[in-house]
Amino acid sequence: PQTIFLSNYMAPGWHVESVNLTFKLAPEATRVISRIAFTPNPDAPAQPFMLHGEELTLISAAIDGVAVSPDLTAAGLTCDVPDGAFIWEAEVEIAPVKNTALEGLYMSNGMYCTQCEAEGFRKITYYPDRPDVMGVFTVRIESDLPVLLSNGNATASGAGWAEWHDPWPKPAYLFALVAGDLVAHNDSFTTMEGRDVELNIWVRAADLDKCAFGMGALKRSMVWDEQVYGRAYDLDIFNIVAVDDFNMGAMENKGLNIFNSSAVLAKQSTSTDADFQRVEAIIAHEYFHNWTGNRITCRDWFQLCLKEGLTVFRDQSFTGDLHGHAVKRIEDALVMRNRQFQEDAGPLAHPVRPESFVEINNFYTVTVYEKGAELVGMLKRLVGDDGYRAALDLYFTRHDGQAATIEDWLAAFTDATDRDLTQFKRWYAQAGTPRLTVTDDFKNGTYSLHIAQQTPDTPGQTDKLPLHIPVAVGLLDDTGAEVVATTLLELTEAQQTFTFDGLASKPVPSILRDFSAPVIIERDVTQAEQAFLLTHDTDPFNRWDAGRSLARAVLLDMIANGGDLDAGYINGLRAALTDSTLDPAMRALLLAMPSEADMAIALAGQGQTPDPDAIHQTRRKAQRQLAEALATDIPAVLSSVRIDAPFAPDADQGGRRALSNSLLSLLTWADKGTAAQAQFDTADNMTQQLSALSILLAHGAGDAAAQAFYDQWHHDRLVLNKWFGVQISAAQPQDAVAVATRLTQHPDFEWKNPNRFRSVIGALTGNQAGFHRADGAGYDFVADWLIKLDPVNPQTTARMVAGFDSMRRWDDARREKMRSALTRIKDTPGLSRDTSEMVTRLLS
Ligand code: B3K
Ligand code: ZN
Repeated sequence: PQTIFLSNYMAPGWHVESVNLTFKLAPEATRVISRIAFTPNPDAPAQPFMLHGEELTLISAAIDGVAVSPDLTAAGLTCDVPDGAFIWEAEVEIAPVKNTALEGLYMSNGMYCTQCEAEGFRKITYYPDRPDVMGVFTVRIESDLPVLLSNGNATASGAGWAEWHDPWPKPAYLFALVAGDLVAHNDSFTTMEGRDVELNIWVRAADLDKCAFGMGALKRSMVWDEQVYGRAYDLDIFNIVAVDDFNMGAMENKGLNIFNSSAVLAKQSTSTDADFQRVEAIIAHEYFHNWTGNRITCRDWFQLCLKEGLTVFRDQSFTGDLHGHAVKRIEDALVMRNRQFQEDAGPLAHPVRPESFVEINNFYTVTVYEKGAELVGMLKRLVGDDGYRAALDLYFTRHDGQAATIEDWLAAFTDATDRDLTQFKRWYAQAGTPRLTVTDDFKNGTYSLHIAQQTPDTPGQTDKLPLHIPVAVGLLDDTGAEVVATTLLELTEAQQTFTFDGLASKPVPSILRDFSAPVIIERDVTQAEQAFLLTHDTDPFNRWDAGRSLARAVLLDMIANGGDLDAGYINGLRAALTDSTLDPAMRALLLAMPSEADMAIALAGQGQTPDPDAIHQTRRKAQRQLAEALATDIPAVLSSVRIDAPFAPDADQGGRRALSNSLLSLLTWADKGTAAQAQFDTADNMTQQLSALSILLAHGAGDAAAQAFYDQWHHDRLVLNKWFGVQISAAQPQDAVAVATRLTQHPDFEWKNPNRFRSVIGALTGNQAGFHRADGAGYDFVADWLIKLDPVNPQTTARMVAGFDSMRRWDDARREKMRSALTRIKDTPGLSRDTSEMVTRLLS
């Protein structure tokens, strides 16, 4: 397979002025008739005329009305064309019902839908399928199905047909079409510019009662983007469609967002608080793409973070504004540390702007998305709120309607704020997580912080240069009073010293407040100092982080030396738990012990080889001992966070439910499940029902509840995904593979549905001790299923192979078993380009 390089970018030889598409829909034989007006691009180097096209049957082609016979290849076609502007016409045939890869035009439960990003449009018709070719689309759909949708505004319709016109030039990856027997949850919105917009969420009739929350989220997003970024919606209609078979969360097609049903449908009885929050965030994310992604798109796929990092940053800010920044920042930092740092430290590490790829779909990663968002956040910290707004305004004005690059993005910041971002730009090019080694001293009233930075080697990259890193710092005195409020230090050298004068005594530093940069801090901190910060830090993120570091240190100590859970840690948690001034959500976060993956990462970071079973057993023991120690405190806290109001999926109630469920989990050690069973039986919402089930299963007392849950919910495919997943996530290590195996034999295991597949296979890779069973049965089970899925759905297979990327962390025996499972995948005849790129990188 061919590797594509950023350095080989070449401007397109032709622009597209307009595109007219007619779809005559039929499951086995859809005809797509295209009429494209091309004009030569005077700024491009001379090049042959080439259109992308894959898995298409060409029926006819013509240029300026004269039939032509292009040269066909597996990747598309080439053809002699006139010197100036010309009209290309073609008719192709495709078979949506056979499209199990869910890329291009495909069918899901009798409806037609599309997914074109990144390079799926070429499976619909011949086209210059690259993001820097932007055209105005007019679409006619012919089908007997009642609802026919495409991008832009509806212009005309009749029995069996509909026409849509999108006035905004767009790349082909934003094209969308939907046809189905759907109903709409309808609403409207008037923009700050006075435009009346029709809003619809299209679903199957049975799902109509799950749309209200998503509609509210959409309207909140529209208001927020106007108020915070000054960006209004720009069409008369905004459609969202829920689809059951979808490879990811959702897609921002212009005016016609298509969503995985799990990312848009929500209601009290079937959705957890986490589901509600995820739905709101994804609706916001896709909506925000209308400006950051659609109006300004990417010149090429290497610039993916231009739209994704920025849009993730925007959806994170939105969620923080609506529900509280402290908790959101902790959640985002957990994703960075548990997933992105992991990716950055392993065989799949790549820069936020990669320099090469084989299959671009493999680069929709936590590095491009979440680390990309962190880079935007760091820029904002460096230029300040006003500078950020000025830079964004300039970016929108300057590049509206264009396909832009990271260079354009940074130039907007430099031009609007006069900041030199030459060094900052290295963040886009250097992979790996920087390590900051911090030491300090105190002399004559002056406190000095010495910070050294170093970024480790990553695949294909050595000898990293120093980065421009914003490090937010505050100082506390020994009574816990803040003597220096949060100050932003700008680390630019490999080693640098920052001083603070006029202090009466040596302060306690609170470093990297609000997780001001995606880095790892290495500093010798005593458990006493962590406990002090857990009590006194004024920065909520660092307060939580001190508790988390303390917990980690205590658990690692138990793994190494045995013994019991540290009393100082228990007392710190008791103080936090019973501190009614602390938000319940924050208390729940403090109470949550580091995950098993977190501990494995920590051990590996100390140069040790983690033992997944020891981690699992120690964590369980710690939880049991914590439960015993806090037993008398729990009832009062539980009653103080009881909810008397009707259910609402908001931050306050969500925090209360999160804390109660953590406490329920602790209570279960003593009562063996009585309280959990009672909650399971009486819950009126999915958060409480599912957590009760999970707790019962984890304590080996969940068989009856699991059966009852199935009986109650087997008709609801989204809830059924939870039923599959929870049995595996909550299984004990020795049982997890057997449970997963049994569930794959269940009649409801529809493995070609990506959500269902992930709910079983993904749940197993997420059960650390279960997946990493010493005999390798977890690896074999997952490899078998990935080999089976690959010919059906390469994208989802390739994404899930990444579950093996912790390989280097484990002992030789496990690593060898993982390698041989991966090698077995790699040697599978006919393996997809997607999966083969991933296994090759994992094995290198
Ligand atoms: N832009 C899409 C992701 C497309 C993934 C293609 N493999 C959704 C999003 O990030 O909003
Ligand atoms: Zn996105």
